[in-house]
This record gives sequence, structure tokens and C-alpha cells, in this order.
Amino acid sequence: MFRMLFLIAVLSLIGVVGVRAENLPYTPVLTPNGSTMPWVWDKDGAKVFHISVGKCKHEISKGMIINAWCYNGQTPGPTIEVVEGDLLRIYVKNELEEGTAVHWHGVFLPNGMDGVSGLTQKSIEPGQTFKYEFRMKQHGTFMYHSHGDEMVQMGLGTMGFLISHAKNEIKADRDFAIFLNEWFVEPGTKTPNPNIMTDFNIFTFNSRAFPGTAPLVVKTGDRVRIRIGNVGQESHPIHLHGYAFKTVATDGGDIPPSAQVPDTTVVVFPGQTRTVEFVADAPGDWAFHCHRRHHPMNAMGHDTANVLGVNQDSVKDVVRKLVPGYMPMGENGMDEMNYMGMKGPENTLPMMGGQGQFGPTGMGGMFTVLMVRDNLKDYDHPGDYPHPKGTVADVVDESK
Ligand SMILES: [Cu+2]
Repeated sequence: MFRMLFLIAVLSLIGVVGVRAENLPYTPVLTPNGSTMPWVWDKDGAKVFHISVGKCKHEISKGMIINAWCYNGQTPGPTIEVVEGDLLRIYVKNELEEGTAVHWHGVFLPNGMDGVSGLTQKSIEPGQTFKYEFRMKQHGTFMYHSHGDEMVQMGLGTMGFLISHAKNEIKADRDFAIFLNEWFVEPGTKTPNPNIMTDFNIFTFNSRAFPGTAPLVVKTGDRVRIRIGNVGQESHPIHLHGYAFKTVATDGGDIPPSAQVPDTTVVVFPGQTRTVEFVADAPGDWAFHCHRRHHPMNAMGHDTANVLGVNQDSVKDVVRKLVPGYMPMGENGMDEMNYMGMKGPENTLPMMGGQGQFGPTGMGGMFTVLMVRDNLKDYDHPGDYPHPKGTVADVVDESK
């Protein structure tokens, strides 16, 4: 009996009492490197969520931990997942040292529940708990984020998904949610600088930079849905290799099939969500990344001199007298960064990282891998893709 009660308590905590996963009318959304927010039923049938806004330590990737501002100790905050028609009751406790409010981005609700400090409600002062309550009339991919001292609070990580499934949803086999963000963390320091307006140095999927981003593992033939959200400062053209997808919805609603255009890149501007779908019919390890050239990169100085094509032999000896061990770089490109293993300042990621089965990938930042495999038993990391014989580009002897 005790065991049973314990089990029910645990299941309540993860919010599946009465709605076992296999009976859900939807495929639960996966937030890679993140989590889904637990909820419980209230007596009147409302789904109850608890959010605390506070500070946390967050790992961007192995070797880099930042002082972030978080929802329930995480950035992005846990994904809130509901069904169209649900009554939501959300308690928000402010554990910061300044006021805040939580805005439910894209959601149609009573004006006083919109979560804009000063405009639609009093600010949630430190130590206070506010209750938000509204019925979810829509389905789609929405967001929640700070709407009090936004520049600082969102700049340090206070954002998350609010996903509402349609009542008669076409189930995806794999349904992923990825939040975009960019940060400026001065090399050697730990607190992101929210005052930076344009020159960011860390670019993240769900607040993780490659190689710290979890791969998206799917089975050949799976119907895949990827929901992408952005409340950052920059737009991000998110690109998938090996496939064309269709953008099926925005945070404004579903896109009619007649208006869905096949594409390989979807631009997600600040204040937007985009939901893309495709059938994973091509096995392999397919790159999924932001296509801005500096965004699948980690902490780099952008203000370095351009020495591409410049022979630095003559300056090397002069500089070495001043800076012992100085290594001229960049003459033939930056790829050598991959192989040097140079130690950067404390708490900084190498500009490029990650290892593929053929060597260093020369990637960082907003980058992960869609791993599509035949005959998977589960969705654990499937290991290297076994390329069919004769299908890998390789060196040839040109004399033959
Ligand atoms: Cu980008």
C-alpha cells in the first residue's frame, strides 16, 4: 500500500496521474536538455503549475557555468504543456531581488492576466506569489517570459515554452521544442552582460552550446515536429541538412496547407515561434544549426585583425620576444583552432568543438545533430551512423 501511495505521489509530481503517457491525446513534447513542468489537477478541473523565478547556476556546455536567472532553477524554464480547452492556474513566486511579471506570449486571455508589470498588473515584488488563471482557447506553440525589467531578466534566461495541443491533434512521433538565445559572457567571467546590444559571443539551443546540445534522435519514418522559440535580441535562420520541411504553424496559429512552402531554413525573429514538420525518411547524422556564420561558434573575439593570406613569419619572432609562446594564427583559415587544444580563459568554451566519427566538427553554439536511424529500439544516443559502403566522400588518387 505504501509503495502504491509513493508511486502515486511520484506520478503526481511528474503530472501523469489519471493520464498515463500512452493515454495522452498527444505525443509529449521533448525539450532537449530541458524538462516538462509538472502539474496537478485542482478540484475544479484546473491544471495547476508552480513557477519560481530566481537565480541559478547554469551549464552552457562542459567547462562553462554561468550565473543565470531562471524559472524553477532552469533556463529555459520547464515547458508548460496543456491541451486546448484546459483551465490553467499558474502560481508565480518571485525569488529575485527585484520585481517581475510573467507574460504568456501569443495567448488570448483576459487583459489582466497578460503579465505586463505596471500596465496590466502590479509588479510581483520579491517574496510575493501571484496567481494567473485563464482558459487555453488556442492550440499551438507559445512562450512565457519576464515582462518586468525584460532586458535584464530575459537577457539572463527567464523564458520558456507554453505548448497547447489541439484536441484532435495529428500526433507526431517525435515532438521537440528548442528555445534560441544569445548571450555575452566576458571571457573569464560568469555573469552574462545584459547591456550588450549586438555583439554576443555565446549562441544557444535551450541555453546549451554545442557540443553540450543533446542530439535529436528519431527513427526512420517518424513524423517529426520541431517547435522553435525566440525572445532574444537577434533573428536566427535555423537550417536542417538532408531534408526539406514545412512551417506548419506560428505563434499566431496554424498555417493553411495551401500556404505551407517547402524549405530548408526557417528564420525565427525575436518574439516569434515557428513549428516545422517533416517525415524522417533519410537515415544519417544531419546537422541542425543556425545559418548565421558566427552563431554555430562559441566564445570568439570578433574584433581580431584579418590575417587571412598574410605571411606572419616575420612578426612571429618580434612578438615572441614580448609574448613568449605566441602563435600566429588565421593565416590559412581558422580550422587549425580545431586541432590546437589551446587553453582559453577560465569558464570559456573553445570557439569550435565537437567530435564526429571522422574528426573534429569545427562547430559550437547553435548546433546539434538530427540522428535518424533504422530499427531503433529506443531513443537513446544511437552511436555513429553506419554509412552504407561506398556512400562517404573520401580522398582519391587523381593520377589514376
Ligand atoms: Cu543565429
